[in-house]
Parts: sequence; structure tokens; C-alpha cells
Amino acid sequence: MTDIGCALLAGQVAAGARAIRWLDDQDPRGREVLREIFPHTGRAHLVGITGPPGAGKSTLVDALIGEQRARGRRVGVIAVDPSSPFTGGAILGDRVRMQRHALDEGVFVRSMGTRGQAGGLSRSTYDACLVLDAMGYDVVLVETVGVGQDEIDIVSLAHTTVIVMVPGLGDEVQAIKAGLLEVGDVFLLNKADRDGVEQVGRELELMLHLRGQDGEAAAWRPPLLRMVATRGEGTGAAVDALEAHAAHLRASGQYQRQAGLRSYHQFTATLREAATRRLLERALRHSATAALVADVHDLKVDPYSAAEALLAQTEL
Ligand SMILES: Nc1nc2c(ncn2[C@@H]2O[C@H](COP(=O)(O)OP(=O)(O)OP(=O)(O)O)[C@@H](O)[C@H]2O)c(=O)[nH]1
Ligand SMILES: [Mg+2]
Repeated sequence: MTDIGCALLAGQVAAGARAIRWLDDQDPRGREVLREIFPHTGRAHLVGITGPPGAGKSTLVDALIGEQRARGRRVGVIAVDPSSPFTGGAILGDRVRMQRHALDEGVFVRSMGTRGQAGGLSRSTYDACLVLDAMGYDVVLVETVGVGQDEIDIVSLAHTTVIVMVPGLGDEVQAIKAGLLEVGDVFLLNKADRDGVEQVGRELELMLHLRGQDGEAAAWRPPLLRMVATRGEGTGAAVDALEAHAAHLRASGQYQRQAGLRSYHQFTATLREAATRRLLERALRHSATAALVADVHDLKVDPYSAAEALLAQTEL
């Protein structure tokens, strides 16, 4: 075992931060550490938190950290900012919001920005979750803005997906709401101190009721809880709901299966990427490929026939 692997398993923050950086940079040392720590993962409760921009997710995460710490849990946080390559503004905001935990060694906060390539962010997030899990954090909270499918994928790979909603949002958010509704395990209606909370609350309750109707009796019924994150109101009930959901997953064996699913998802994503690259490299050695690619650009052949032709002429 490498020194950094040992230090990481002992929970040393500097080692964890370094491993995450290596993994992010695709430095081969990152992969080696990951191989070492992988058998020590699968314990942490992974909680994805998503919702529209400005819904109060970071404020709420800060409140959840406080409550989890009061219950004696060690907490890791990954703040995902898909919009920023450098996580400049977001980090700053999140740091300020979570500052009161900065000196608490039972709390570790990391921010991740997009790496540019497709799937890069979900890979970085997955790797960081494994690192925090191996470091012994009991709970890992992953915050991301719920706008696109990629971001929804990131959080729905967690054990427990928390959807944050707020009153006073327009139609655009209704659409987001529909997509998010399917993946939520716990719904937090934040900014309950604002006007319109009753109406949104009723709408969401109806939607959740309709969603619940085709489930089996043993299925989890997602609760809808009101919160005022800035004042810490509703935090205890929110943490209770997270724990109840983890207990539900453990009782049905889904808790362990989820780790396997995540790993399988990552396995196929990695294969897909590598296989496509290899296939294109090989295909480009054939002289016919350049002509085929030109035909695709010139719309002389439909994309499906072109893909079939390329596969037929290339050995996998
Ligand atoms: N009135 C009210 N304001 C809140 C509440 N929770 C958060 N806010 C405010 O909402 C604003 C956005 O909060 P953030 O925690 O940054 O929201 P976010 O969802 O993390 O934002 P992004 O990460 O940028 O999408 C801040 O000004 C908070 O103080 C609440 O319960 N009530
Ligand atoms: Mg935030």
C-alpha cells in the first residue's frame, strides 16, 4: 500500500485532497490509489441534493452538516458546479456558506467544476465519492444544480436523492420539476418563509400522490418536508428522512446493490469511451473512412447507414 493510500484510509484530509486532484487530472497515481482504497468503500451513505439554481441547496447543506455533526456523524461534501470550468464563483459562495465548519475535522468540503469532456464531471464526482467514502465519512452529500440530464444522473446515482424546491418559480421550473419528480426520494420545500409556499406545497403533494399510486405497498413513499434553511428550521426532520430512507434501502438489500450499480455504470461509461476512441483510430487508417466521413458531412448518406458501413469495414 502506498503512503498516500494509508494516509487516506486513516482519514487524513491532505491525502484525500491530493488523491482527488490526481484522479481529476487523470494522473496515473490517482488510479493506483483508487485501486488500493476501492475494497474499503461501500459504507458511506451517499446523498445527492439537487434543485433549481438559487433554491438554497448550499444553505441547506450547511444546515444538514450541522445536524449530522450534532448526531456524531462525519460528513463529506462535494459541491458540483457544471457551469464553471474552474468553480470560481461557486466555490467562493459555498465556502462562505459552509465556513463555520471550516475548522471542524469531521467535515470535508470539495468543489468540482466541469472538465470539459462529456462525462468528465460525473466521473470526477464518482471518484471523489469513493475517496470520501474510504476516508471514513459516514455521510457524503453531493450538491449539484438540477438543470440537465447529466446533473440529474450524478445525483440519482446516490443512495438517496433529495430534490429541493422553492415557491415562486416560473413555468420553466415546472418542466424541471417533472423530470426531477421521478428521481426524488426526499423532497424539501425550502424557503417556506416565502409567499406561495402553500400553493407549491399542494401542487407537489398532488404530483407525489399520483406518482405513488402505481407503486407496491412495500415501496418507499417520498416525504415532502418544509424548510427554512437560513434559520435551520426543518433540519432535524430532513436528517430523520435521510436516515429513514437509508434504513429502508438496507432492509431491502438495495443499499449494497446501489454501490454495484454505480460501479457497473462507471465500468460501461469507461468502456464506451475507450471503445469509441479505439474504433475511430482504427477506422481512420482505412482510406474508405475519409470518404465516408466526407459523405456524412455532405449529407450524402444518413448517419445510421454511415455508422453501419464503418462498423462493417472495421474490426473491433
Ligand atoms: N428566504 C429564504 N432565503 C433562503 C432560504 N434558504 C436559502 N436562502 C437564500 O437563497 C439564496 C441562495 O442560496 P444558496 O444556498 O446559495 O442556493 P443554491 O441552491 O446553493 O444556489 P446555486 O448553488 O447557485 O444553485 C441565498 O441568498 C440564501 O440566503 C430560506 O429558507 N428562506
Ligand atoms: Mg450552491
